[in-house]
Amino acid sequence: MNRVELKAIIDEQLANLEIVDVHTHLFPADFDGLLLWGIDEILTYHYLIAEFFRYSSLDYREFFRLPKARQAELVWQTLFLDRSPVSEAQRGVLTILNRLGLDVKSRSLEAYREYYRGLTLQGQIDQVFKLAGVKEIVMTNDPFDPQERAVWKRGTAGDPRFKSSLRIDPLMMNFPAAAEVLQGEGYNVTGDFGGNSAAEVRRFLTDWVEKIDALYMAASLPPTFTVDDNSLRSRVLKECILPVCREQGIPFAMMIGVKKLVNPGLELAGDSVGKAEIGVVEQLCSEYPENKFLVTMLSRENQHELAITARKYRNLLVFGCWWFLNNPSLVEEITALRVETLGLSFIPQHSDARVLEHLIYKWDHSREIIGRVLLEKYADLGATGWQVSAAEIERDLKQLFQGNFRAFVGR
Ligand code: HDL
Ligand code: ZN
Repeated sequence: MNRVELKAIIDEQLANLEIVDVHTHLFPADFDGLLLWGIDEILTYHYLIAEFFRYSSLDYREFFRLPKARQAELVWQTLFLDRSPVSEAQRGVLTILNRLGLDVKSRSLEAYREYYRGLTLQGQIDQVFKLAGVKEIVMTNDPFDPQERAVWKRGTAGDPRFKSSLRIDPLMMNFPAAAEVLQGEGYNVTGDFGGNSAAEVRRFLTDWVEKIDALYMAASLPPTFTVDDNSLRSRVLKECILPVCREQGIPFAMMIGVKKLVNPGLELAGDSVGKAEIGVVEQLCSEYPENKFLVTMLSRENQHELAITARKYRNLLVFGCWWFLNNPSLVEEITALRVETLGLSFIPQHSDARVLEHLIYKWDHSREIIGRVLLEKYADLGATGWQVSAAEIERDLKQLFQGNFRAFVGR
């Protein structure tokens, strides 16, 4: 099979692929408005807000006090009309508009708003999943968010395409505040993790994993994350989180390297990145062989050592080119090093979609790049005389884009 034939097969298999998106911030339509969608949410995505303020001297608070539609107009003018939208987040907006069949050339925000006036949310969910080639997504379900807690207590019709994960950052990042929420929910915990707190935190975690049928538990963690100390964070992890994950047979997903709110004025856009210590991943995989760890790291500088660490521990599954790494040049670099180091034993990407329509651009862009990397690797095999078949390419892609995850979570 020559390169042209190979590319045609890979492109066809990628186009027919049913993706399981292992980390998003999306929700079904009946989650009380928690699902963001539509052109104004697309234009006020925090990635674009950070880029908007590269050019604007507007006071942060003044901007965020504006109605969402006015914020979107300012972003559209500043990042699209006043200068070419060449950044990845800017290009993503245009990919969405184009794939929705809108006239990108018109540059008419009013026309795009008119289009949305004719849509229903449920219809848009169906259309976006189809356009994006996504079969299922995993939500980020936060029991510490009162709005989301209320939805789970009330009960929802649910949507089989939306799977759950239990996100428990406050337990590790601000235990006293988390303890207050747990006390309010009837769990006998104290802010200093005293008394029967460990057992009660385990009961809380068990109750919620079962209530939402979580596929995994997750937390985002700072570059300084360590388990060597006797900190509250380490104790909650070792005495509560990891035991419940073992009992429930689910992975713990660690998203490591976030420096929260280095610029608080930017709100969600205010977080930054730092190189973390890979030793903490090694240590946990070593000391807890009965636990499964999904890990993604935010710093480019951590990627090679994370891939090497995954070679050492089969209870470690690396996933995604997260957040600041979700740019074409880095997705290509990281995917190539992972294929060269881990073969097909990793999850190449997740969308991290915060707005429904992000599924379209994030998967269009990543599928194209990952396909390009795989074309090179299959072509390299061909050069040795090894002939890979279309069925084998389909098998490999299915493993990368859903099989590895399903096997690791046991679903
Ligand atoms: O902690 C996380 O899950 C991150 O993905 C944050 O939500 C971040 O703001 C984000 O949306 N990154 O893409
Ligand atoms: Zn996220």
